[in-house]
Amino acid sequence: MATQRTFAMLKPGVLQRRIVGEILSRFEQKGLNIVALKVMSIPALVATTHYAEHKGKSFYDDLIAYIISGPVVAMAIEGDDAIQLVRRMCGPTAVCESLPGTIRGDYCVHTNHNIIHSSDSPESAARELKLFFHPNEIVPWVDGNAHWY
Ligand code: 3AN
Repeated sequence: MATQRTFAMLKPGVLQRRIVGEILSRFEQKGLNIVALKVMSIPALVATTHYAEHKGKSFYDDLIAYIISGPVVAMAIEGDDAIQLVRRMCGPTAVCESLPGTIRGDYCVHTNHNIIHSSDSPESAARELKLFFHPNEIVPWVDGNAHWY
């Protein structure tokens, strides 16, 4: 088990639905540390860089249009095995496969609006954290209760 840092982002619509707090609470209650957090509008260049691997796919244009359509909540989350843990808490990409109890399973019905992004590998996490945050925006902190989780 290794301490990792991952990138997650609540997509457009989550602020408007006023469920940011509920979702952040899940990460807190799990025992993960939120070490960066900001509301932002994603510049088009950041959006196309972030989703470069999907360029040419049928859903790409809609994906870019959606992700820049309103403010998002970007965050860095730290903890043991954080990358895989957060992915599992989000649930699979296809919403119909996301079980109740996962964020996608509980809060959305359409895969193209699947509410949250999280990094899928250490390489993606490093790339995405660098794309969305200046190093000084990430503030690690020590949880004196961490051994209980
Ligand atoms: P994930 O966000 O789970 O890592 P990716 O990277 O494969 O999934 O896809 C990025 C985003 O593109 C998804 N979160 C979703 O919004 C959208 N997407 C992926 N596959 C589809 C699809 N088949 N139809 C519509 N939208 C999709």
